Amino acid sequence: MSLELYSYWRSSASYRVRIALNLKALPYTYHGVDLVKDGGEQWKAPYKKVNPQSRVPTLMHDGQPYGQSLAIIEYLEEMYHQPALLPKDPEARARVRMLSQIIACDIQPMQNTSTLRYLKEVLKLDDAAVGAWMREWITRGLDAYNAHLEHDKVPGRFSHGDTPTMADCCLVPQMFAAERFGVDPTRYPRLVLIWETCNHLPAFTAAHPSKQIDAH
Ligand SMILES: N[C@@H](CCC(=O)N[C@@H](CS)C(=O)NCC(=O)O)C(=O)O
Repeated sequence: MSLELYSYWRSSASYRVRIALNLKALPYTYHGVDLVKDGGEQWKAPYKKVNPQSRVPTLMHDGQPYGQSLAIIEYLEEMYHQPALLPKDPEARARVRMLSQIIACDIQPMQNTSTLRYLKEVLKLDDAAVGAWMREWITRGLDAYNAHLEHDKVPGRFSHGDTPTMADCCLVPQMFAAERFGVDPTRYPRLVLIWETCNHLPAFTAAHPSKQIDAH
């Protein structure tokens, strides 16, 4: 069994998959794809062959490429059942997927490298306007995530129960990005607590951007 991950150290979508791979104790080979240098390695022919969408992450499993972080995590879940990152019952699974998608579908695309580049280069927004854009969408999404946790009252130290799930694989990178882009995490005490709890686990610490071989 060979697993290879095409990743960028600061990419939150890649960070999600790194956490999932580590939680499942699956060793993998890391390939850094520099999203910034010279306009971005993701647009160059060699990487486009791996991922025609020019996005990271891509997981290569025995030579077969898989894109989209949530699809990759669900694939890993189906191939390697333990520890489970999705609960067993359908209602709980739907809740974990819903939380995950608030981040992966509704927040992250708004802070993505090519989105920001378009705002700057085509729409000619200045840095202040782009910063305000990011903080707006991050805050709206985290407000919703937080409201769900307050409202649903599912007990546990993580987003859903007492073990990490796919939702936590999404939340931790998003909290990292929120802080990086100037959203004060202390607005969300419950989310900060979950973030800290996760960051005490080796699977999460090893996946942190600063620990990746392409970090700079
Ligand atoms: N929905 C995709 C998003 C992937 C994505 O947007 N990745 C970003 C890094 S976090 C990327 O590759 N950006 C490159 C670009 O925008 O040019 C997923 O969850 O994998």
